[in-house]
Amino acid sequence: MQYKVLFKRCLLAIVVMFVVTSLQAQREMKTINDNWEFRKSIDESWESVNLPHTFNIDAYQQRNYYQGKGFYRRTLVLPEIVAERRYYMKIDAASKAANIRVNGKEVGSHVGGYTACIVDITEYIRKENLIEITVDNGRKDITPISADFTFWGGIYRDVWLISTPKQHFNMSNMGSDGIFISTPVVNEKRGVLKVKCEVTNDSHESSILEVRSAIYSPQGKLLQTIKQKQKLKSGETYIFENTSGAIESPDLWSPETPSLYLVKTTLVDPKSGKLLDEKNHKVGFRWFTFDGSKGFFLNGKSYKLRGLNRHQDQAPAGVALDDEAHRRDIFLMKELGCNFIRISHFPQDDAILEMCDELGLLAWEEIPIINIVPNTPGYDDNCEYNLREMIRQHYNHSSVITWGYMNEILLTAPSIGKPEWLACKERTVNLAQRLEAVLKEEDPGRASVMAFNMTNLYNEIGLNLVDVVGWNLYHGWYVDKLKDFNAWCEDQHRRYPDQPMIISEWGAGSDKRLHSTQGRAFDFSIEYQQTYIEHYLPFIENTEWISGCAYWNFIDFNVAARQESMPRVNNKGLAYNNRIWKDVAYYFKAMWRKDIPVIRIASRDWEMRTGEINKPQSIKIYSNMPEVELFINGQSIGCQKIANCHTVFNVILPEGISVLMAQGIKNGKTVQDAMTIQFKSLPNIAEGDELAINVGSNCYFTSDISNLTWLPDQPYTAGGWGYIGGKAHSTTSEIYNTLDGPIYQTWREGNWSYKIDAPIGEYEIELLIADVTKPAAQLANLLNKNKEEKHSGETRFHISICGKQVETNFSPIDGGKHRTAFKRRYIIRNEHDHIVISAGAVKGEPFLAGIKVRKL
Ligand code: GCB
Ligand code: CA
Repeated sequence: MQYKVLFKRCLLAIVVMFVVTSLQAQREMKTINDNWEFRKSIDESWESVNLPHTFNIDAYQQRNYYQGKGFYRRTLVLPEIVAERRYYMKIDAASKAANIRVNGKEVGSHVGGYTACIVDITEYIRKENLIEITVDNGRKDITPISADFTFWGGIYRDVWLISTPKQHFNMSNMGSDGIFISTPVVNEKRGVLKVKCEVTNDSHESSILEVRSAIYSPQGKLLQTIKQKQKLKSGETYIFENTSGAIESPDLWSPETPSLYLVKTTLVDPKSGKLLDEKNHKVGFRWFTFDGSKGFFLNGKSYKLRGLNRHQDQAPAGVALDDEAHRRDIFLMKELGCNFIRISHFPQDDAILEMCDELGLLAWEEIPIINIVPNTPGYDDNCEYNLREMIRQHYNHSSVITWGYMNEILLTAPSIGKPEWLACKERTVNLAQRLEAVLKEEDPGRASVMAFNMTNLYNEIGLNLVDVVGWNLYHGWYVDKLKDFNAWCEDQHRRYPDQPMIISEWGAGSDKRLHSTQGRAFDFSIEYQQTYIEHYLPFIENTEWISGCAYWNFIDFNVAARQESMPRVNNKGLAYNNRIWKDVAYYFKAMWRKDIPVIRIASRDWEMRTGEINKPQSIKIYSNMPEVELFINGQSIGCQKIANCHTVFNVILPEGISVLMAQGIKNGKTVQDAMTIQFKSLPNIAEGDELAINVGSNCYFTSDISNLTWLPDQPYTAGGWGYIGGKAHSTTSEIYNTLDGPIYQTWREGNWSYKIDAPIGEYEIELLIADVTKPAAQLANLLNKNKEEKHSGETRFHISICGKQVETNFSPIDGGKHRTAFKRRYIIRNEHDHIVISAGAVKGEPFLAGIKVRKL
């Protein structure tokens, strides 16, 4: 039988040993991430996998990624099972739900894709075991059900095998370790630690047990040991509460000094002195307050919260990341000058919180209740369960200051029609009230927080019941103008002066292939993202009553359903998905790192430029120094003052590769940054250069396949090239069958023609078009931004080049599909020193997205 065969093979191949050294041994823990098998249905054959694993690599390829069940199994061989011990499996995350079986029997199940669960397998194991875990990322009764990210399925964090003596710290408290440490007294003069420790006696007799907590200073000195004895009946779980004596002048935990005290908690048999269980925690002494008019305070000192939102995926692994990848992210943020992180939109790996504690990043963590509260049986209960789990599992991380439970929960509701909205409003407010109470019951020491989108409805219906309001503001991106951001904040503060406020999201998208000297919202140019950020950040920094911010997002992250310039990517990141910083990250660094000199030539995202020879190119420098000097190929271009942490040099670049070097002086020390830029003159058609025009766009587009640069569109001038008439348009719809989507996402429409002055001869002319008359449905997040042009049905036109009709009664969707790249080349003879491309309408308005011209 299949199972037997599998079993023998595994026995031969790998004998997984769970070595129990002696009966005395206390807790033992090891990962069992290796040697799993996976399949999506019984029709498929098993595939060998290791954990962490996700079955949604398809989210990189398609909008409708797989959402449903996934089956995992492995054998587990235990050379010895000690009757005196207990055995558990801990799954750090299985999305969205897991059902766990051992040797054919169900041992537990879990709802929630971002929190851990522990199952007791003691009664089910033998020496040779079959472990089966079924996950399901399609469940609609578990958050999230609607959001701007991929709901990756799989067992995508570690799985542990744990064994303990029969008396141990509680293993059945919502995936927590049963120990909860708080600081009932904390100020500059003294700190007091309270250790709440749940102990379970799984032996058949009652026993007297002792819990000891040894407290060590950050320097490693033993300060105190607090202990308590208690008799526990068989099967009882008892909560020990030990409070320390005062620790005088504690080293306070802060972003600059993340001092951690070690608390070693042990469970001991006081009679024999035998050690039964042990767990270490590192805790910081810190206190904090939010104030509606004065902002955020840590340990009595005013701080601006400087942070980023963090999504967890990284191509090509998806979310199946090793701990070191998580830790690397926190290092990067610290390096940038962050003192804050919004762990968005869901609880993340323990490794993240551990690094926040170690490096001094204050943290906001939340559960993913997003966009709308559905009317689904069981949903609310599951939300409450996940909130309690998050708090209990991450309670001991001193970095955490706020717990969140809803994000933009009114994003779509008001537009769903009155009766449904009234019911939805009631559901939402009820759930918020319920979760707010749960949060305070679980952890009165942290602030509750919720992220609102750009409507005052949240305040009006009472969702400002939270301690701190987070605003996700995208003025100058999805809506309005940049300055409306300031106005929004000011208006809120005037109306709700006592309400502490964080800008929990703000961001603009950018695509390294797109550049513009006149960047604007939704052109996805690198330059507009910079403009947006350079507007928001100084306002946040200089406004006392704004507690701080979290930029959206740390990285370009995967959203299978997103379209725009990079389908399946939300490209608002400060770093690319591979964690390489975009240039604009150095603006944050210059703003936030006052302790080190920062200087950066902000052109790594635009190293290959095309332009008119002898026409200045702008070179931006990000720096926190008063002035910087720029050198090109060893020659000084001069010094410029820095304002708002940047300056722009307008320089003439020679053709070819140039070395750029920027330099500044801080505290008598010279600091430099250097890079090379490749500058190409505008194509000369006569000499055989290819002229590529990004019709309808203000952007240069450089294909990362061919490296050819498509020039921004321009009106015709004599001796050059450009359009005559027509109107520019754009779309956010994904264009199929091309990797150069942005060319097709902008076009000219109406009564246009193109004139290109070029010598008489034979030419190859390529026209690029995509019919977007039927726009694709967009994510709710886009707030109808760039609502697709309403075309009146089918469009048909003739196309002529140099007076010759090359297409008759043509439509780019003839034989093709909507939103699909159409590209056709024509060999044409130019008899008149210019090429004219024109269209004649048959039905609707003719349109064109790109032109490429090459002399033969
Ligand atoms: C938001 C959402 C976030 C989205 C972001 C965006 O407000 O909270 O999940 O990814 O906007 O980029 O649209
Ligand atoms: Ca175009």
